[in-house]
Amino acid sequence: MMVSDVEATTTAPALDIDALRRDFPILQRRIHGKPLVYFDNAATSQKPQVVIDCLDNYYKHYNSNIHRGVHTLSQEATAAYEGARHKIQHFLNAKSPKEIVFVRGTTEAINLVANSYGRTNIGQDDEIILSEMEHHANIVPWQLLCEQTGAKLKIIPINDQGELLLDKYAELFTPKTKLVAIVHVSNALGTINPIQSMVKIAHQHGVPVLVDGAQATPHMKVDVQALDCDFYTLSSHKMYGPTGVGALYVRQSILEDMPPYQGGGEMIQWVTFEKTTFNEIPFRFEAGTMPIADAIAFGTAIDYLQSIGLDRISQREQALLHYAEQQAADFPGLRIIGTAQHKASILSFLLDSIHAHDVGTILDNEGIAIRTGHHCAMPVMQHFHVPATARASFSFYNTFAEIDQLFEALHKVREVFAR
Ligand code: C6P
Repeated sequence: MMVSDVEATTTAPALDIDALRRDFPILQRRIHGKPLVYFDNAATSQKPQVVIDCLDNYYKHYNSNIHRGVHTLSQEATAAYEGARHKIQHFLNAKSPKEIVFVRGTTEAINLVANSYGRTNIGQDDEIILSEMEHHANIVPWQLLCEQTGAKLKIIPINDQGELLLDKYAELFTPKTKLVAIVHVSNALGTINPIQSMVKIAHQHGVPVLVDGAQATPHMKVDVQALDCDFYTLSSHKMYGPTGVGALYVRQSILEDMPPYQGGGEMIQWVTFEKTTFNEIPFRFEAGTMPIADAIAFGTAIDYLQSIGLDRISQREQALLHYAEQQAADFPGLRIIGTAQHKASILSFLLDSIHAHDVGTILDNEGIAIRTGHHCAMPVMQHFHVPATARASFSFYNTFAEIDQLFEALHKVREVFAR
């Protein structure tokens, strides 16, 4: 069964997938003599030509340091960098650009919050609520904070579909709870968590909520005002932008009171050997020379995503996921890890008792790139009593024919191991 790639899954005009694929030069590559099938989008997405051109144009025409030059190049670079901040603000529907801090990515964003907000507001015997499906980036910074302060972690359990047990979540709150830090979309399972209702419960207890949005923002519309969350993190490289840059949204009233995380140039107002006063938000959190070109190209990636439309991207990716899950359901020896009712386009699976790395290696020989391993989410693997999974993660630019190729190649994997 083959589904057309120029189908109307919605009343909006259908996406022209062939044309979109031409935006991504790397999709023309061959791997081991076969056309590349790129199913490792959750690790990092590929980059469209407009993003590559944006970087090229910056270095060719206005490379300069920002916020510190009176000369033309510096003013152009500053305008483009601050323009990118505005694009992220509008993308997330934040109230003000002051609420957007440029960081290296989600990992740095969470470390910033743990070290700045955490060290100021979380102390001995206080409690931080996380979930069993967190990426290590949303576990380890909190563990380090707990070691430094004597605070404790409390964990929301998951069921065998890979969904949070929300009744257990509600029971975890005590007067000592100081923060909830929760993933929007699980990178290991694909589960989409009900952030809005989770934030509501936390706020009823007066507890702020950080949302790890690394895997959500490439796939769905995110509105931080509608979610009512207090912190939201995103990584450019998963959103068709460059590596090395991302953003942290913080509600303005909270950010105003947060102390600096790193000291250095740019983040200061006045420095003497006796005392330093700090710059206003968000600049107080952007010490040193930032990844200027990458931040600007992150803005271009956001323009690109919005030109396609997040609704159409969601619909397309849901159709791909549904198609893959149907094939997986009928596939001998295949077990899907993560069968939540609401999922993003991630298919984690095991095949017979074949190690995921062997599956990944044989698929690579067929030109198919997937990720294998624990996906930096070891507690999820522990829940399912597996060391690793194979993970295919789909982007709008993937095709139904590529999914057919995946399952044909999985038959080959079984044949190799049947010998
Ligand atoms: N997940 C994956 O293959 P950085 O590396 O800072 O941009 O993002 C870290 C991160 C945080 N949270 C979630 C839910 C993530 O998925 C990731 C990155 C990649 O799944 C690399 S481990």
